[in-house]
Amino acid sequence: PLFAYAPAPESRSVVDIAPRYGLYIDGEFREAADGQVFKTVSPSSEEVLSEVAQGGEEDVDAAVAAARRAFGPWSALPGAERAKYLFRIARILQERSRELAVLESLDNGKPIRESRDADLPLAAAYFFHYAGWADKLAHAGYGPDPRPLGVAAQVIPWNFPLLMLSWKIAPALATGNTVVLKPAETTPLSALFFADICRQAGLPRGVVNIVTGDGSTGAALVAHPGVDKVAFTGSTEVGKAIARTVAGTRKKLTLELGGKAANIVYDDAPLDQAVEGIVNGIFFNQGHVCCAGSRLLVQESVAEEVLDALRRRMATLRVGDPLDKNTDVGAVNSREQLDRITALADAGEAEGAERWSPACDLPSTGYWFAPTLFTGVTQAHRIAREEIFGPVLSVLTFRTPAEAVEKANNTPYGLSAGIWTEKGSRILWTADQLRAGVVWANTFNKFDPASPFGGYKESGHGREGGRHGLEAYLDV
Ligand code: TXE
Repeated sequence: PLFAYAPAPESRSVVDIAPRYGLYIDGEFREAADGQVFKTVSPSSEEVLSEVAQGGEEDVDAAVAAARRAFGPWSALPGAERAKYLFRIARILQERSRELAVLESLDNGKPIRESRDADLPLAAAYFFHYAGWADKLAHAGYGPDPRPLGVAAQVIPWNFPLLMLSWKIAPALATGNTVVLKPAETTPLSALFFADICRQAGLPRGVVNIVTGDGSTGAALVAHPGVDKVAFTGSTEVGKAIARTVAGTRKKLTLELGGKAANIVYDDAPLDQAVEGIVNGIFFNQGHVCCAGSRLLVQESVAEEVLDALRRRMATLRVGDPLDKNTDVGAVNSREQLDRITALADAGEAEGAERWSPACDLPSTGYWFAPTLFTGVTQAHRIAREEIFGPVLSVLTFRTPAEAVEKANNTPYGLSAGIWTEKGSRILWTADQLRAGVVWANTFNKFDPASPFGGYKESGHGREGGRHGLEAYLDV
């Protein structure tokens, strides 16, 4: 009865989900000290997948103590030895990728095609990349002997659970730090599977600890005096609260927060390719993407043509069962997130923008939101200013490149942007003008572990990925 969900071709029987999971502390799974649990549900069926321990202060304390004990021996290992563990973890992620992809789609709601072709290969790629750095830190440009910081407290969101874990854990371990990681409360399962992978890889106990729970668990972890470094990915609001907690302590902090990316389409762009990029930019992962191309800025002379093509393309998107290989748009991760998206889309309509969605049958159970397009949007509208974090695209137009740049930069965020044009000089000029940490040209949502990722302005500070990602975990 736990799994009474009609199995799709990529059946959930691929993965064995236990009815209950504990916290992973000092190399063992254990109940929370006070025995509290919470339920994680599948957003596509609303069924309970498992009960998971709700970590409290005592558990955070135990996890930080375990990480502290492990830090000395782990940081003293030669880099080449740490690399072997990271390579082993990367290989096991590959070997168990089918299982993990199904698990991620069940717990998060994302289409299996995305978890199979993006989340899993990228998670392994980040471990391979940082495994390669572990014995080369003296060549990273930070001096002959850069030192690890100590115990890293890492709090991650629910949109790319395993991938965000890999962005956090791989560079921390490569540089000799130990970790206490708290996954999001709606998607704890892949982090717990990862704990099992650490065990399988023979990673020494205490090097990686996973403490599941809600925001109160995260707050206790971040505030713990035994923590040397805090890394957070999530909402700007919580990021600011964490920055206040950490202020005045010795803890180092990196933040990866929200975004409101402009996807700029010039009139000389390859339009078919641009339409694919617009669709990928906002509907990939149901728009639960910090760098989503949520504002389309299209040059006036081609706006009608682009919007016609976009509506035709949106009408072909298949929304539904995340485990069906043909699904393009899966379930919204939680009822709370569905309520946030709904409220902002309603505000868009109330403020006078024109709303359009293709006809699509949404399943009767689960959390769903149809791909949505807003035209007639002005910069004053909430849907042009606030992060929606859902499959909702706001369209604005521009006449000149200068106007495109002015509108693109007119946001407190600065995480990413896209440019579509045939002209190389225009790409370089626009990218130079944009205040965004990542700028894609004639593509969107492309990731590479060798490339630093992170935001300007209120999108956060610090970089993850590549050589710059090492800096977040080293005293250089
Ligand atoms: O995020 P939270 P939510 C944005 C997006 C979304 C909104 C709200 O716009 O609509 O945030 O999402 C933990 N101290 N992003 O509420 O609360 C929490 O348990 C320490 C963008 O889910 O920030 C979870 O593990 N930790 C974003 C993690 O923080 C705390 C990804 C993220 O949850 C805490 C997610 C506290 N006081 C949402 N309160 C991105 N940048 O990709 C909560 N947490």
